[in-house]
Amino acid sequence: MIDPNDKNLPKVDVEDENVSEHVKMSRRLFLGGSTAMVGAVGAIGAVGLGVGSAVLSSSPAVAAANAAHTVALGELDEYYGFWSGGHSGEVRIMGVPSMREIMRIPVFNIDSATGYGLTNESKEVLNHTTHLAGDSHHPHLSMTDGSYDGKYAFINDKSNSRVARIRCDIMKTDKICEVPNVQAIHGLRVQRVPYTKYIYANAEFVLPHPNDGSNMDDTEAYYTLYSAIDAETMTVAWQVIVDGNLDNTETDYTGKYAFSTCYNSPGESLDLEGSMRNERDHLVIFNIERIEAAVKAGEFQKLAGSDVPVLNGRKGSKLTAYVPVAKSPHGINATPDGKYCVANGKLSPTITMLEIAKFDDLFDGKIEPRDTVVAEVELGLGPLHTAFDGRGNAYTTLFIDSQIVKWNIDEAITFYKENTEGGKGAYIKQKLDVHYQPGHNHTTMGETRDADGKYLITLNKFSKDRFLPVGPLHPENDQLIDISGDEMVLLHDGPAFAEPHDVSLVHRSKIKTLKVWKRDDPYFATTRAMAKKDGVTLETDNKVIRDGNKVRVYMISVAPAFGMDTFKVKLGDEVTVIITNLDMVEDVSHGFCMVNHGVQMEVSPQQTASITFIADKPGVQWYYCNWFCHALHMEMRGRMLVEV
Ligand code: K7E
Ligand code: CUA
Repeated sequence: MIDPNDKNLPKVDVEDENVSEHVKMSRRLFLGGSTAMVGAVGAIGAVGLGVGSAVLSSSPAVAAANAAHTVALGELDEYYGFWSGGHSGEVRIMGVPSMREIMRIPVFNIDSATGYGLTNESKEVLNHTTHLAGDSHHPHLSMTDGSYDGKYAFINDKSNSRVARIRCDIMKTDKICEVPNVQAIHGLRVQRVPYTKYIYANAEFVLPHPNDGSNMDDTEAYYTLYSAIDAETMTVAWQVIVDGNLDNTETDYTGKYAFSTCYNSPGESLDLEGSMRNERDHLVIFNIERIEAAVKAGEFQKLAGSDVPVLNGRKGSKLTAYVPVAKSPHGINATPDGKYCVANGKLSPTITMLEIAKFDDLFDGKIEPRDTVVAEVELGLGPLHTAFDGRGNAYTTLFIDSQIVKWNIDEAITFYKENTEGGKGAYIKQKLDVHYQPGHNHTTMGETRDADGKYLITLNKFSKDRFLPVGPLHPENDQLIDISGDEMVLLHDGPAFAEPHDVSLVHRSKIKTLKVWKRDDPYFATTRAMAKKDGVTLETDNKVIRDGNKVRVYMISVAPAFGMDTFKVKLGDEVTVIITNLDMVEDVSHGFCMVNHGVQMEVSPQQTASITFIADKPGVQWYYCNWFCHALHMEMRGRMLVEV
């Protein structure tokens, strides 16, 4: 992310006639007319820049948009918003346009409400990892034929180099892939067409290989890898070595190509200054057909410590192409018609637009890399991410300018082609102030063929003065914008805890969830197998099985009682409590909490859940139901008698 106080930020010369008027204007306002104000960007950002802002006006357009987006009490939202939870490690489901938070899905973090990270079922999902922390950035849902199929959501973990899958029928994390040979999985996207066979994941940081401490000084030999993860098995199918640091990634609408922004194109710079010294960095394009053929032909190596086929995709390889693009490109986004992708320049006021249909010729050697570029679009300062409305318009976040800029794709291409002086900047339709410093933005259905151009969410890194002060740590501000008309209209401020980077907005018709669990759900298959071995029928039995110093306590629950109100163990036993909730009524979730043992979990209707702990305290130990289930919820409890 950009530090607005960074002295290395691009300097825009307001006297330079090659810099267009809108960039000069925003820069002037940004600087407050004096370069001395740069350090005060925090304060300046709080002042409306007045460029096309509809926020403070109470025009009829604003009133109409507000009325149209209201979700009446008792009514349901039109869209599911899948919000990343950043370094909270979770995913959140919001309703759009109401912006009501509906659910939290723990993914890489511990959650005491559901017992995620504590129960045996969730520990299996987490591969019994010791890392109960995560940094999730990019939630994207599985697709078939370029639109959501409602099966899975995927999300990266930058902090522990993982990718997780969430089942959308139960909205629980069900598999996690630890990506070998790399550090810091950042960019993540799914294959769109014909279906999500692969999830593509960028590893950001370069490493020496083997990374065993023998070669840490040879920075020229450092590199990182691009990974394709099989969406069904959640294992890495192959990895490709690249030049540079991978940032974000994107896929096309044919299934042939994936492409990633790379900064630090020399590849050997490990410090900030070095990684910013090139005037241009690049987009690396992966030819999926060729990569799969190379894997089949055995044209790969394996790196120490993993069985994953590793292919060479460095400059000059047949598997990849490198296209120079605007400095330090960050976001990369494909248009919903599948024609173009735009690389957002971050340290340049421009974004680079490429025509995807030209990639075939590029790989066949018929054209040069830069021949795929159809426009360099000057937009403003700090372009990070771009979203689309399906009507030919694009919306780019300007981090430094604290704005969303709406621009027309065809007009930008024509302008670039003809370089008509008079038309300079005419492709820009509106600049809307947002509050403040936006990172990602996302439109309703905007990363699919079904982009419907109704709403845009901008995820702003700073909220400054927009909410009641809560101490030095501020929330972020996720803003909802109506983009259905000619003018963008800001509708809603949504404070958010650390740190939604990205969001996917999915029409509710695409998501079908279960009302109660299915008894044969694979989520608790291991527990079911254990019960079978113990001769226990989960749906009927209340039984204590002793196996040396291991004790398994099986019980059912029906509101407002557990199947057993007492069971006995011996001091020091390893106790596993397995609960099957027989309630059929939607919304009657029970819980199980063993007081003073750090034990708690959710057991929703028709679910089986289990948790293991040591009975390390003698005497009476109470357990109780910690999910409110019944008028007699407080009475839903029992005693574990620990004998010495
Ligand atoms: Cu721009 Cu990690 Cu997608 Cu943050 S990333 S903003
Ligand atoms: Cu069962 Cu509360």
